Parts: sequence; C-alpha cells; structure tokens
Amino acid sequence: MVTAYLSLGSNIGDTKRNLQEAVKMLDASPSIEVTKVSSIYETDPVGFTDQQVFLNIVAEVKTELSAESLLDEAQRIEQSLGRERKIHWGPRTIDLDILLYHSDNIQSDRLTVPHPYMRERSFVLVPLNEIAAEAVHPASEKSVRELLNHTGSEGVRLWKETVHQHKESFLAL
Ligand code: A4P
Ligand code: MG
Repeated sequence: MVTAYLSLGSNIGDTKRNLQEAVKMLDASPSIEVTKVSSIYETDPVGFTDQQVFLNIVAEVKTELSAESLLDEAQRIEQSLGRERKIHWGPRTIDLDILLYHSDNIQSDRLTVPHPYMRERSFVLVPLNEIAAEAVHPASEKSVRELLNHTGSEGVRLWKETVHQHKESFLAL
C-alpha cells in the first residue's frame, strides 16, 4: 500500500461539483482509498491567464495501484467528467495530476513524478501543505512546507474550509 497525492483543478461548469464528483469516483475505485482532502481554494489561472479562476484541491490516497495504473484511473475519471483536451494549460472541467507517489522519482513516456511544476505552483503547494506539510519532495529532498515558504501563496485564496481534512466534510461543502 502506497500513499500518493493528487492535485485536482476545475474552471469550467459547476467547478465545486466537478471536484466532488472526481473525489467520489477516486474513492469508489476498488484499489484506491481517499484518506484526506484539503480545503477548496480559489486560484488565479497560471500559464494561460486569460481564463476563469480555478477551484483547486489536493487529495491524499492510499492505493495498491502502480503509478501508471493510478494515472489510468485519473484519466478515466477526467474523461467521464467530460474533459476535452484543447488548449495546453487552458480551461478544463477537471484535471487530475499525480504530485507525489510514495517517495518515488518516476520518468516515463506518460509520467513524471514528482509533478514537474509542483515546486513553483502555489495552487498546488498551499492545499498540499494543508494536508501534508512534512511530506518530502524526493527530487529536492525539501519538505512541502519548505517549498511553500519559498514559493509563497499569491493568487491562492481559501474558498471553503474542510473540517479535519475529512472527505465527508469535503463532500458536504
Ligand atoms: N503526465 C506526465 N506526468 C504526469 C503526472 N505526474 N500526473 C502526462 C498526470 N499526468 C502526467 O496532461 C498531459 C499528459 O501529461 C498526460 O497525458 C500524462 O501522460 P493533460 O492533463 O492531458 O494535459 P494538459 O492539461 O495540457 O497538461 P497538464 O500537465 O495537466 O497541465 P498542467 O501543467 O497541470 O496545467 N492554474 C490554476 N490556478 N489552477 C490549475 O489547476 N492547471 C493548469 C493545467 C494550468 N493553470 C492552472 C491550473
Ligand atoms: Mg493533467
């Protein structure tokens, strides 16, 4: 059993509901249990900036799946929630990225873990810090708290707070 952290973001449609549906679907997967969910943050778009604000969260999962199979599952959920790939870094119904998988460094055709941009993205580090401040980024050997102290939290605002990082609290928001 491995602990992994996933970043979820949405800026099209009923964005809160998209996040909740994605977490429910993850948790419903036979080999994945969602063990923590961050508060929901409203975040200014990064990369392609001429688009709606995002809602972003980070979820902790325990899984028996390999990282590649976890990505398959994430992509299946993106597809079933109607994700269409159009603009790189552009608007999306739901985006699920693997941030950390155990303490592995993975580099394959389909997968780079730790996620290549997580160290510079406040919309990832703020929610990740809420649920896993002491987790270590294996490439840099820095904790999430240290990475966040360096990057800062500009453009990231608390939108709705979960109680004790419980998925039940998140699903009730
Ligand atoms: N891939 C490689 N590594 C990973 C990983 N660790 N997790 C590959 C997930 N996927 C990974 O992703 C393209 C390919 O990346 C996948 O097929 C997979 O094999 P994609 O989601 O299909 O395409 P994309 O959206 O163009 O790229 P990506 O990497 O998801 O976009 P980003 O970099 O995540 O940027 N601003 C705010 N405020 N909040 C956001 O959530 N998100 C983006 C998306 C831009 N700006 C944002 C936000
Ligand atoms: Mg993605």
